[in-house]
Amino acid sequence: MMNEVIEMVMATQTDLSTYDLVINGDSVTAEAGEYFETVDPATAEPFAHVSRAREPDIDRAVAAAAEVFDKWSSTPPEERGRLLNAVADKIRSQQERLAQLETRDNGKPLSHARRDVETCARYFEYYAGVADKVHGDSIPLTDEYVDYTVREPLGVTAQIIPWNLPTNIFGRSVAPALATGNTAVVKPAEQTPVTAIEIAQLASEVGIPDGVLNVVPGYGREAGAPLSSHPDVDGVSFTGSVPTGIEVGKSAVENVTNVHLELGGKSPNVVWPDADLDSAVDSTMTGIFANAGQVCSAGSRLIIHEKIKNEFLDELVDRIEAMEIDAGETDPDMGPLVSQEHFEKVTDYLELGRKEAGDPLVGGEALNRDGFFVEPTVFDDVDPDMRIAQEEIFGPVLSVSEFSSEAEAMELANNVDYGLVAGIHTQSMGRAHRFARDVRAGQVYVNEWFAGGEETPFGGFKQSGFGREKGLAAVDAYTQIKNVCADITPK
Ligand code: TXE
Repeated sequence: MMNEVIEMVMATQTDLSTYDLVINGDSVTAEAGEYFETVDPATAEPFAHVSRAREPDIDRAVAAAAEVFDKWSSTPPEERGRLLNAVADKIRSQQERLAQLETRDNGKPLSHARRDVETCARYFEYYAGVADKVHGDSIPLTDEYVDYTVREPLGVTAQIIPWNLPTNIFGRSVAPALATGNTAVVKPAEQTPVTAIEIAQLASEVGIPDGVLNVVPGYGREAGAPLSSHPDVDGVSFTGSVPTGIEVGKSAVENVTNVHLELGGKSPNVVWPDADLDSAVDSTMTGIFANAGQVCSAGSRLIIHEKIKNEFLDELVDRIEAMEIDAGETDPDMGPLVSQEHFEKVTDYLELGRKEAGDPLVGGEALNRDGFFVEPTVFDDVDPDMRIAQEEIFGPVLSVSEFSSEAEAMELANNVDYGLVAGIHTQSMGRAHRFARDVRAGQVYVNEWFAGGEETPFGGFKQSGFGREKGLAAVDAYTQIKNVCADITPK
């Protein structure tokens, strides 16, 4: 009966594409035959039907990944590297198509989606180069012993991906897993599952063996939870919210499974009077309005020196008022939020912000049109203990606090439970490095927001999580060390 209803719905919406699971190199429907819709955030209209994975589908995908693990982990590393390079080339060859899909699925401006696709390709390329350079150490003991370490893959790994940077985080999590000899089962976010499915199919086309890369779209409770708690999964990479991260972490630990968690932030952006103010305004805009503020490393708290505050905010507001906000496909400065649910979360925070800090300097409203659009918003004179200064809004909402001394700036910067990134704008290298030393955050940006790339380690302090992704640090996350010690005395 359920299947008939689904087929009827699909028959009346024939223009919608259908996406299935990718298991063992095949496109397969979920065992229960159910589908869910993914919605275009610019119109609030359904955009595609996607197979809805549940526990039996997770079991199938994990079994496929386990079956091929020995073959993949013993494939010569240089061959794994060649295959990952082929994936990178294939993704690049499809950049425009994938970017268009990402924009429809997530809402982001096209040029941002193009960058995300390129970043994904770059992760495959970077880790292709790493594949044959993962080696251990030899450890000097006494003459009686030879001791060395070997780095081995974990086994079947699970990647639970959020909706804000679906293609980017897919590359960030999957490429190092595969490069180091693991197999992967990816659970993309239910809001944005499409590019993960597409890229897994492309990977298959260029020769990634069946079962090495599987994709199981579905909801958190139905697909994410059985995946992260699966007894045959040997490593879990999770990017998302703190409460879900805690749940995922607990279930992984119950199975004594390796886990790393990247859980968002409330990052301080400290601006000093000696900074290049034009560039600091640019950087502040990028930090909070890129991807409509839906970025774990967004610079959501502007901490500004009292001497330049008014001048800086005048310039910031002028630039915000000139921003173009529209559907991502027109490549505006800012697109919609990802979903109705998230739109409601952000608009609730806009209301809370008015109660806590009064009328915003700019913005503060939802746009009166279809889709999930809100205005870029700045709340001034935000007390550091207010909820809008403490909680991750994950939208285009900036809170502003002022400081007069270095100690005060530092205290404000560290006064949150999160610790993902922190930024400073100043010409004083001494001050910048004192800030870098004392701030409790996994990465520090000096004079440019989002500085760094695929090569630089990324992860959180405090509630922002643990474990590092990106760069060579991801090799640690996806391998385990075996120590071999041999007594070589004549016997
Ligand atoms: O996150 P969830 P949501 C923050 C941001 C956002 C808030 C809520 O503040 O507003 O989290 O977003 C899967 N077991 N970030 O609800 O629930 C889910 O299907 C296993 C910060 O989307 O954490 C999706 O694939 N998996 C952030 C992924 O977890 C489960 C990025 C993230 O969903 C699960 C996204 C479960 N029980 C949101 N429940 C960042 N760090 O960048 C859900 N999932």
